[in-house]
Formats: sequence, structure tokens, C-alpha cells
Amino acid sequence: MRAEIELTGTYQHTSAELAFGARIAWRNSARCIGRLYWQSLRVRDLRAVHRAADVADQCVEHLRLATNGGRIRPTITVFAPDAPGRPGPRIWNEQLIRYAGHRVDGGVLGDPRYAAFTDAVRTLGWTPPAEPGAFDVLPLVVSTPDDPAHLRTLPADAVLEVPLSHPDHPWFADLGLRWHAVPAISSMRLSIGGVDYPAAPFNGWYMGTEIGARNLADTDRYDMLPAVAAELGLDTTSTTSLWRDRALVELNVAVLHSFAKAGATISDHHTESERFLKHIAKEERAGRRCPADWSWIVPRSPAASPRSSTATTTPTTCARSSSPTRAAR
Ligand code: HEM
Ligand code: NRG
Repeated sequence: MRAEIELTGTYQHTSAELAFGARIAWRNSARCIGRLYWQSLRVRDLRAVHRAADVADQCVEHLRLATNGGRIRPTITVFAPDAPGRPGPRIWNEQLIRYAGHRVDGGVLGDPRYAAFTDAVRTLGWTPPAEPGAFDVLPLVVSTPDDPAHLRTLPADAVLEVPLSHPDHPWFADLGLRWHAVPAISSMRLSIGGVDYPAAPFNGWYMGTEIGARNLADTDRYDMLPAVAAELGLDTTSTTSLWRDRALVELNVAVLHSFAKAGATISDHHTESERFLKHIAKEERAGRRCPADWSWIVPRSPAASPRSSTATTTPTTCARSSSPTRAAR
């Protein structure tokens, strides 16, 4: 390695080092509740892929392999690293699959979080559907030194989506809600032994609350709680009726029910909390400390979830002593 660095200013990982490094990077992700299965991460070694069009092709292939007909496989695809004088490719999208936010008189149709990104890809030449909707999948944007902004529309058969319905309320399906099955973060840098991989999209599966308690519920996202509460016939004139809380539960029931019905892997926050405690125990048995960011790990209804008896007293496993700030979450 030293000789290689002397000569070229960097060094190359072996395939085994890359796979190990990627799994350890997941194990070290303090914000991730899903780390019990870190050893089974599938690592696609695509360091030889540099060209923007090939990166885009391989992102599509990643989605197909990871989706696996609904039995989602945790997967990471590692593209070329940054090297002196030769930066690796970049993926502009925050996730491989995201919904557009179309600006319409005074508001946003779709996901408001991606309104600015949607503006940007339109400027680059993306044509939105003739009739814009609330769930239009955005194109990928990949850049390399040779190709500053390569645009790629995702083929429909690479994007598994789940239409949402409720086990007890037939009207729920008429809300027309849906979500994509695979969360594939594409905006994070993978860093292993001093080598940086700026394009390394990865995915696991969803925990239901990510969709039901944030994406579809937050007032600055799809803001669906008022509509759900109205259908449930709740009194929305007073906060004391807890209409938001009650609507939130039914929305989350619908998410878990619909994914199960569609055969798409998903888990509830109770299950993931249990798994995470198992993970901490395993790590401690292996003589390791498990980094954890309280405000990201603990689900939104902490009292209803199991918790570690050591986590409250051992700041190494869960830094609860430093008062948690959930506001930014
Ligand atoms: C964050 C669950 C797999 C790396 C998270 C979050 C959840 C979660 C709930 C918090 C997200 C949020 O609040 O927005 C899961 C589940 C998985 C899984 C259920 C199923 C296997 C993975 C994999 C990786 C990973 C395979 C990487 C190889 C991360 C990272 C974050 C995160 C880096 C922080 C993201 C950020 O800072 O925005 N995960 N995860 N996770 N997860 Fe996982
Ligand atoms: N909350 C985001 C996704 C963040 C990562 N979550 C995972 N990751 N489950 C959202 O799209 O709602 N994962 O790799 O499985």
C-alpha cells in the first residue's frame, strides 16, 4: 500500500477489503436501527465503472437485484473512488427512487421535499408526465468530469411501488396513496481506509414509520393526516381529541398492511427495535461498542417500544445522557 501511495497518491482495495469495509461502514452507521444484519450486506464491486451512462445503467440494475420481486435484499453498489486528479462519479439524487414535487399555483403537487430538485432536473431537460401527479418518479442525474449531468429515466419495471389500502377502511384506497418499496440512499459517501467512494448507493428495506409517520404525514411532506382524520370522522377542531395521533396510527397500519399484501419486505418499529437491541447485545458480546444516535434510533413512540436496560446507563451504546434533540428529525 505504501509503495502504491508513493507512486500514485492512492491505493486500491482488494475485493475482500471492499466488501468488509462496506459492511463495517453499515455497522458504524450510528443513525441506523437496522444493523443486526450487517454481515449479510451484498456488495457489488463496480469500481471499474466510470462513465455516467454506465453508472446510470448499473443503478437500474441495482434496483432490480435489490428489489428481487419484493423480497428485498440489502445491497450496496460501489462505483469508482476519488483518486488524485480523477474524481469518482457523483449521483445527484438523494435516493435512486424519489417522487417529484411539481410547483403548482402557490403549492406543490407531489413531494415538497424535492421541489427544488424537480426544478433542477427540468432545467436539465427532463420532461415531466403530460399530466403531472403526486407520485411521479424522478430521473437519475449522474455526473463525471466528462459528462457534467447525465439524465436517466428509471424504467417502470425497475421501480416496485405499493398502492396503499387499509385492512378495515375501504375508503383508504381512494386516497390514491402509494410508496416505492426500496429506500436506496445515493447521496452518501462511503469512506474506507482513507479511500473515498462518492457514488455508492445502498438499500435495505423500509421500517413502516419512515413512510407512515414521516413521508406521508409531515406537514412539509405529503401532509395526509387532516385528510385521513376527516375520513375517520374525527374532531379536527381541537388538538385535545388527539385526531392527529389517531390518524397517524391508521396511516401506519395501512402502510404495513399494504406492503405485506404486495409481498414487499417491510418491518414495524417494534420489530426493528427488538432487532436493534439484539444487535447491541451481540456487539457487546463481541467486545465492541455500538455507536448510536438516540434521536434517530428511537422510534417516535418510545414508550411503546422495548428498550435496553443498559442503554439508559451506558452512554456508549445509546447516548441518552446528552439530552436528545429530536427537533431536527
Ligand atoms: C438510517 C432502517 C439497512 C445505512 C436508517 C433509518 C432507518 C433505517 C429507520 C433512519 C432513517 C430516517 O429516519 O430517515 C434500516 C432498515 C434496514 C436498513 C430497516 C434493513 C435492512 C441499511 C443498509 C445500510 C444502512 C443496508 C447501508 C449499507 C444507514 C445509514 C443511515 C440509516 C447510513 C443514516 C442515513 C442518513 O443519515 O440520512 N436506517 N436500515 N441501512 N441507515 Fe439503515
Ligand atoms: N427515511 C428515508 C430513508 C432513509 C433510510 N432508511 C432505510 N434505509 N430504511 C425514506 O425514504 O423514508 N435502508 O437502507 O434500508
